[in-house]
Amino acid sequence: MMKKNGFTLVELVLAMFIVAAIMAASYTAFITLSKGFKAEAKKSEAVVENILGLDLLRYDIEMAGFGLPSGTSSPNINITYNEAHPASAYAGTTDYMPEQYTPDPTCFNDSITPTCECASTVLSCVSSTNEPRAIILADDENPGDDTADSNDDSDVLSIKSLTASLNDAGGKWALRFDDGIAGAPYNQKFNSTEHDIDDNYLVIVEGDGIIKCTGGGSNSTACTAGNDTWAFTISNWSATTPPDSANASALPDPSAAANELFFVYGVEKTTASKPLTLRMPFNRVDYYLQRNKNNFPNRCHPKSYNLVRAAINHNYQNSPESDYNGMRNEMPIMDCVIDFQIAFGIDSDNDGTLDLWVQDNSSATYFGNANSIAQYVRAVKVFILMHEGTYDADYTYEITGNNMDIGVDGNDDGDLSDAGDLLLKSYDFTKLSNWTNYRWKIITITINTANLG
Ligand SMILES: [Ca+2]
Ligand SMILES: [Ca+2]
Ligand SMILES: [Ca+2]
Ligand SMILES: [Ca+2]
Repeated sequence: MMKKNGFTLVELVLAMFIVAAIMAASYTAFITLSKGFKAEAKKSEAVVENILGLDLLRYDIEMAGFGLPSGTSSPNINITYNEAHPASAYAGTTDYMPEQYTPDPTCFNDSITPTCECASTVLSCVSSTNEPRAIILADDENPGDDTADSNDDSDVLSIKSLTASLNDAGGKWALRFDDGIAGAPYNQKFNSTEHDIDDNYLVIVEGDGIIKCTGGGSNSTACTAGNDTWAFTISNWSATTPPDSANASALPDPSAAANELFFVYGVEKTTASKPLTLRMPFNRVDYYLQRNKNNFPNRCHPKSYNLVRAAINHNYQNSPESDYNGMRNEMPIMDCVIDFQIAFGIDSDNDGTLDLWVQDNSSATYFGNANSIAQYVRAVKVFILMHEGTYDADYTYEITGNNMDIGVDGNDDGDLSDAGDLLLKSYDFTKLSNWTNYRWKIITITINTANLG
């Protein structure tokens, strides 16, 4: 009988081989896993940024139209103001990248602009001072890289409201009334720094939505031609009774006899170091795709874009900022985007339910002027085609065919070919190199336009 006291050489070699094989397998698994962890970590970073950007877009659409002024002879507003500069004004400015500025920023203007360079067929330059329209869309007019190829074209969305600005003043308001007692009128405050108007705010004043001016022999009058003082700077707002005592002649005064109630709306804020005046009696942001050459994330597909939110600057009084008056102030809110599409939900009979979805402003009935937009546009659907994470050689994107259909699926059956469906784009992925190695997805959000109507 043999007693086994140790390993034979054969056993030892075999054991070492098994251990080596297990280690090799674990190492491979570890590499694969850690690659995965890296991809996941990058993915979640990007997801957080994208959620914040989407919240901003959602808020801007919800607030579209908030506090926008009207005129006495609607849709004319009677005052003179300027809006966005044409793309040609960006020549020579290094901070901006106007390559994608089609249609021209003036196409969304409601003011008389310094120069109007809108060549769009659906959009057009406004020739008189019209009331600001809350929401305007350029359908597939941003031309992408290839002017001959419409597959890479995307939408441009322009939103106007008092809140469409990230400054401290935008969207804050106060009631202004006169009780007939000496010392009035009063500005009704919330006594909350979060909500109250403050000194150095640039404001407009409205009664019944009509923008108010001073001058013309009266301190309380709707703006008329030649009576153009519609922008006011708040000072001494913190004083108690009456709150604008040191500023009594500045803001238009409501009449006690007529029981008038005015709203004071914050638009912007001026500071000693960057003095500003109002360029227009509202704020405006444009959303579109742009490739920021100085800050393009290298994890993104090289043919993708940043979705940017561009606020139109008011008028800076000092140089060099005054070079940027009326220019787009771009902020990227989402990376790795290849298509941005919009559909408007219309309530054509004003019964509270949506009747149709449209992809452009071509209907004069629904989009002819500020009033029709406020009356009929009840919802906005936003579609963002983008990829998560980065290029992944070990990943294969699964899709039937090579195209991604983007649009409103009216009957929710998974295709866009039924009556009531609205196909906005059939995106052809074969235009993109290595497209199967990216994790593509469509983000869809539906937003009710809470401040229209
Ligand atoms: Ca479109
Ligand atoms: Ca194109
Ligand atoms: Ca309806
Ligand atoms: Ca369908």
